[in-house]
Amino acid sequence: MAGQGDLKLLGMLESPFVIRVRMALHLKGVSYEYIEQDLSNKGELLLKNNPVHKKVPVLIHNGKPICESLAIVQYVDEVWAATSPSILPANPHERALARFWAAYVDDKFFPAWLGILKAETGEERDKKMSETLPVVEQLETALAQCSNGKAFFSGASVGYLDLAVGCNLLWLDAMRKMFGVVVIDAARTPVLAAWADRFRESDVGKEVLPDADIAVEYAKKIQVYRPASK
Ligand SMILES: N[C@@H](CCC(=O)N[C@@H](CS)C(=O)NCC(=O)O)C(=O)O
Repeated sequence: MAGQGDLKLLGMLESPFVIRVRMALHLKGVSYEYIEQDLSNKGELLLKNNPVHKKVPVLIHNGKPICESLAIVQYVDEVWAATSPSILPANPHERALARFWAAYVDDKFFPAWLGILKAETGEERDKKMSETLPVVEQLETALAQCSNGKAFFSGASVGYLDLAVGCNLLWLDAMRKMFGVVVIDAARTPVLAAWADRFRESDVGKEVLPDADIAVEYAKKIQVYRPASK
């Protein structure tokens, strides 16, 4: 493991944003202390280190906090630049494109599928699903644009945009189990569906992406799992 000084990650196991950071640290082979947070009763450590948003993930490197998952992934890539692989593309245009689409993932894709998860009736879930599909189709376009026909968004191996999208798979898989909805469907978005399978089978997918059951359990706990509400 790469030497890194004192490195702590404040997180929550089911959070896609935390998983994204854990994936970046795994790619770089950086070891860290993981500190699970109770978001229903936020502790002093979280409030002190992310006073603006009070959210996880927070990476604390030698006492200095870095907040917001995409900023943290970029920080990790820069601090451990000498450690392969590079997470962001080297080419400035490709880097800008990857950042553009990563912002799209967080601004459009994440809220879209969260709407499906939070729907209170089957009817509402169907509506949220139909609103999500065009958002997913845009990701299919992004994949074609960024991958140049290679296996991943970032080319031949997993990189920034793969992490940005891939961390959401836990919850997409959980929603499939809970509600039978298929957000990334091979018939509608074949290239993205094949990418998702490859990502799950990649080293970072297998080592860091948790089993969907932990998201199912969490959903039950926060009561968004209402299988009888149709
Ligand atoms: N844009 C943030 C989103 C982080 C986020 O929403 N974290 C959630 C957990 S998934 C959280 O800490 N929620 C606590 C709250 O909203 O009070 C990032 O990328 O880090």
